[in-house]
Amino acid sequence: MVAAITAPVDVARFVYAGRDERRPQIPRTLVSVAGLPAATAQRAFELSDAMGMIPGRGMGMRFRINRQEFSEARIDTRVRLGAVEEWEFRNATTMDHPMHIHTNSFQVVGTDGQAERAWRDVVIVKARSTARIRIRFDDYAGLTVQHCHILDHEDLGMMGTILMEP
Ligand SMILES: [Cu+2]
Repeated sequence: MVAAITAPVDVARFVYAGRDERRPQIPRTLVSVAGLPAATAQRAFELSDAMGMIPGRGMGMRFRINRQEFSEARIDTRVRLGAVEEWEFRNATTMDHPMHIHTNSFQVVGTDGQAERAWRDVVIVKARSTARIRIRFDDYAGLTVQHCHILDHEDLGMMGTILMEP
């Protein structure tokens, strides 16, 4: 049981003194990021929701990737180590889902089909929209996951396993 806080409580106090005279060197140019080569495989992941039982809460919205809720006992996606793949997230729901892939960063593919020259680990898949990414599985042989970064959605099923095979 967590006690309710009913009045303001001080949680921190900052005290400033003196002046910082350091002049940090700010780079004049951004790091240049090479585009990933063309993908050798395409996959689609459909994001959906459905009413279901939530323990301790009753009926509520649950979340799925490719019509399945998360199970650590199942391998959802098998990829080859080193492979470049293009993934499309298709959001069938009326909520945005920021999809996050562990272990390897990716590049978002624009409507022109070009991969953005920037590394990301989250792509927002807007309600009733699609988002595409290009990813190279450089690290490591073994299991990792992808999931919606709204932790409630993840906890209610929107997560999947990825096995990277040598
Ligand atoms: Cu979500």
